[in-house]
Amino acid sequence: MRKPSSQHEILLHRHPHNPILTAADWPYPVNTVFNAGATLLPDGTTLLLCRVEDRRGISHLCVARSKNGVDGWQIDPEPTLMPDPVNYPEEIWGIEDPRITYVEELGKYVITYTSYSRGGPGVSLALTEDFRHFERYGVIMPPEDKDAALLPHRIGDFWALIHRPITPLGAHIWISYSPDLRHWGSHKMILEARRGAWWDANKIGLSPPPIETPEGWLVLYHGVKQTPSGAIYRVGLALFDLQTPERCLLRSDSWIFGPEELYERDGDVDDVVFPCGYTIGPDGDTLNLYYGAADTCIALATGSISALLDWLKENGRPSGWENM
Ligand code: BMA
Repeated sequence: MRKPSSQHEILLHRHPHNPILTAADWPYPVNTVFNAGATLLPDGTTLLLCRVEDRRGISHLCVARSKNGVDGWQIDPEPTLMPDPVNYPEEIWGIEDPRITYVEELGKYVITYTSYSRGGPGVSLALTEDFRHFERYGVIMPPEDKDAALLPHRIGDFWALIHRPITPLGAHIWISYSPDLRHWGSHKMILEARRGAWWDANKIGLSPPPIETPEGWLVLYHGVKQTPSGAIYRVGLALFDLQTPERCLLRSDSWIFGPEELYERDGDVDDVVFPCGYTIGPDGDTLNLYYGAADTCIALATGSISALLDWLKENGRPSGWENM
């Protein structure tokens, strides 16, 4: 089994209790639990909105709550949000990989998730105040598109969504703007997958929602390397301008987090770490990153936002064609 090299700076530390949630914890029969959105409730409870795959292969979402974000999880006794293909035909093959953004202007959580339609995966949006009642807006980005998250406030007059359409140009990260969260335009590609042997060649996507810092939007993104024994999903860093989030300021050359432990290397899909959510500690700097491991379980890694920024300033460079 490959082990991490001690030569590399470790920016994200795996929790010793990993994996923190597995199918065995679920109050009803499921195949796997992974790729969870995350948020901190006003009373300090960590809420994970977990992707749960049943034994048909179809995913739904289920809430797990914990006081310390590590253990003592209270899991909803039944699925929290099921696909509703009668009213939303795009959800026929399930709903997956939620990202949660709390939007103060609305006093609501905005959930962006993958709806798996007959035409492929698209991006759907739902609002909630309590993670019990949800208002669906339906598809906001048609297939093929996924890995979407909303920025928590308007940029100028417009909401901004980061997402990952697949176009004839490839699987790159885009931004789009909307006056009302329903109608989207001014689409721009903001981060391009590299090519050839790179760890993030040909296919990248946003991981959790961007982290707002005084230096810019810190973006953790996943890169997918195709190998003869399958794909490897790893995570890298980029920084975008606060006022003009389509402007990439820095991008890391190397990944910062990849599959190393057995629960990340071996599962329904081997060699996958896939973060969809985080919480920030009371110090404003500690990042608790929740990630799906091998499409089978949920794990936690902890880091420091300022250390990630420092590392990126030291090791990143402006993103451009010369890096491709
Ligand atoms: C991606 C996403 C994730 C999944 C990953 C690895 O395309 O759909 O849901 O974790 O593949 O299988």
